[in-house]
Amino acid sequence: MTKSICVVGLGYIGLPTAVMFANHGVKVHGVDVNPAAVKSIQEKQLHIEENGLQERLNKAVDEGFLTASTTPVTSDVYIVAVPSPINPDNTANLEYVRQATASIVPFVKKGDLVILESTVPPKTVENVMLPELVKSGLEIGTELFVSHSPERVIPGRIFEELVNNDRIVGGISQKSAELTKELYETFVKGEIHLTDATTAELVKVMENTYRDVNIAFANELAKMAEKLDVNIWEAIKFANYHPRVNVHFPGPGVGGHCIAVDPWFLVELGGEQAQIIHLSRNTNDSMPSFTAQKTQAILNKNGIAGATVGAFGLAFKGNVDDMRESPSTIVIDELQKLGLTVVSHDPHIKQNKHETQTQSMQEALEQADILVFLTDHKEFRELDPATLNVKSKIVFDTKNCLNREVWEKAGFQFHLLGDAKN
Ligand code: SAJ
Repeated sequence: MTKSICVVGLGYIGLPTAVMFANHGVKVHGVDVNPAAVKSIQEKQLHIEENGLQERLNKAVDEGFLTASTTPVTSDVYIVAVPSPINPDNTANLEYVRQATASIVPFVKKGDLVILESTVPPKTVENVMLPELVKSGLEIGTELFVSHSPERVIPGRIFEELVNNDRIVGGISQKSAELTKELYETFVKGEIHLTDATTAELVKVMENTYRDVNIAFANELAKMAEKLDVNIWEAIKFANYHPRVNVHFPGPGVGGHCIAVDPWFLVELGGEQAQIIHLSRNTNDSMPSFTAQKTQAILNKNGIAGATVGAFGLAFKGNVDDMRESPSTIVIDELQKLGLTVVSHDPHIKQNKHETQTQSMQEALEQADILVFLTDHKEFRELDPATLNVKSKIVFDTKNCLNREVWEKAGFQFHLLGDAKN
């Protein structure tokens, strides 16, 4: 069985993966270019929030199965889990993948396995990784094994999903895929399906694009809802009672480092052929401005000028502390462009992450002429509006996370994105 693993990139995916192997008795060395991240891991301080991560990290470090530094060490397996973001012009930035691969080249030896976990455009293993790995002098596929094993876990439930989700493993040779399967069987209880590297790359990007296109469909319908005089949330709920229908939900935009990013990989590769994908990206990207305009329309209707907007929720989705590509921050930008003042609060985001943040929820409630809920955090769902000490009783729910009846009973004027009844 495997003796040692070097995990390059200790972020949202690399760290939980490293910890998971370490908790299963595998010797793991984690590498990150950020010395602060390395130091915090060595000291068992988390730089990211994830259910169950702290306990597992403590165990891994205390038992001596997890070490960390800023440079790779000689191992039997190398797992690359680094960011693969998009550039300002929406093209893929594969520089981190290339650099991480280059960093392990001096260490790889005959019989080693290199696995890419990052989500990447199809052909990245072939066109970006392999040209670096050949510099080791080893024959790829027979002396050095290479595969793509994309992570498929959802932030907030990473550990549960790491174990239970099926995994797609694409090897550049059959042996590469088989060795990777064997490795992940250390903790994966889901099925592990084998294919080639490019198919695995496409599958992963397809999954997130499916979600993006489906959400764009819901957002388009939400925009139409007012003209149609319907509540789109109710309509979607009814449509989803059909056994073969699964319409996703509208909102103030699509955020995170995956769903708002990966479809651009296909747009770049597909060009003219990627029409639905491209349009969906643009539709979802139009939602923050739609949300801001609707906020202003509500204020105008109430005759409130020079207003202060209370934006509740800065994270890109409910119950996580992650602000990457968060639509909330774009909604805030759009509100400010409209000349509105914004104060914000998020129970999951530490102070001073955004210039509009107040010290407490109470401070924001006391200043806001309208309460706009942008993230469906549990803390917001559980609010009791009857007990809130507010300046204004106008609320705009963009995630259908509040109970209209309860809020109206507490005297609030209630507005819901995608609902004609306002
Ligand atoms: N959103 C909507 N409407 C919906 C669902 C989501 O507006 O009906 C928004 C969310 O609010 C958020 C964004 O979309 O801003 C993305 O959230 P998400 O929960 O759909 O996805 P992520 O980015 O947290 O995780 C996804 C997952 N992919 C799929 O479900 C196909 C996860 O399994 C992947 O591992 C992850 O991307 C990744 O790393 O690629």
